[in-house]
Amino acid sequence: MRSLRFVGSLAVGLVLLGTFFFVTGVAPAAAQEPTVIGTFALVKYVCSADIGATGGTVPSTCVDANDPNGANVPVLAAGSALSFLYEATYTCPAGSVCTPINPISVTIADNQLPGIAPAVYGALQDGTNTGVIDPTDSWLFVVRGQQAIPLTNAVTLPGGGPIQGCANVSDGDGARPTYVNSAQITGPSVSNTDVAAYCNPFPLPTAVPPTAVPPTPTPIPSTPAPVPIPEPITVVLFGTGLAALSAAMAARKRTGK
Ligand SMILES: [Ca+2]
Ligand SMILES: [Ca+2]
Repeated sequence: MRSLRFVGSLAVGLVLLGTFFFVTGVAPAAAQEPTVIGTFALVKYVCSADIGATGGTVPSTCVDANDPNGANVPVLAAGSALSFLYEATYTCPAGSVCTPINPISVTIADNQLPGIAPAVYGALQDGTNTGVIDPTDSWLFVVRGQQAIPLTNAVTLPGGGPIQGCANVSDGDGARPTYVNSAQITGPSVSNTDVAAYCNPFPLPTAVPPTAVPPTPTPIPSTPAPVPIPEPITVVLFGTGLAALSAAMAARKRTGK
């Protein structure tokens, strides 16, 4: 009897609770849609090779190179292959439920690469939902097809510099103009920024002199085509022709014409 009364009370309670949610439109917390976008921690690498379009690890040719004067800054000959790799780790504020992020919706802006959008390279850590960025996931993005720039003090880079760096690199040749680029995740929320750097080996590339403008050629006045001088014509008359000419000359003498 007591258990029947308990079941009855439970049923009434559930009906009242359902009515409350129906009237107020407030759903239980566990059923709420996650609405918080977490933050990204960014690590930017410079890679002394073309690292390909996809991958699931940070290649050994890539270094973090945060300190332009650090010993790990790569020394890259001007024109050599170069890639940039961006590692984005998604974190969620404590007590929040974070929206999973589609990798292609992540936007990374690099100050030295205006107009170039890093592409999805692959997942370094892809827990929970495969193929989307969940909290604690780390995903990689890449810029390929770059070449090391000839770095001289005469060069001006799009994002500023070069600056003096590479003071402690392994070749021991000391400071020189150094490329530094800084990247930031700007979508879907503005998050962390990180840099990477490289320089050229000695002897440094020489500044390319401005191309000498060739002198404008003076127009040569067009000379009229020479008038052909006819060769003197010698008429040799023989026989009847000579007799006719002699007769004509004799007649002109007589008539005085
Ligand atoms: Ca870095
Ligand atoms: Ca995932």
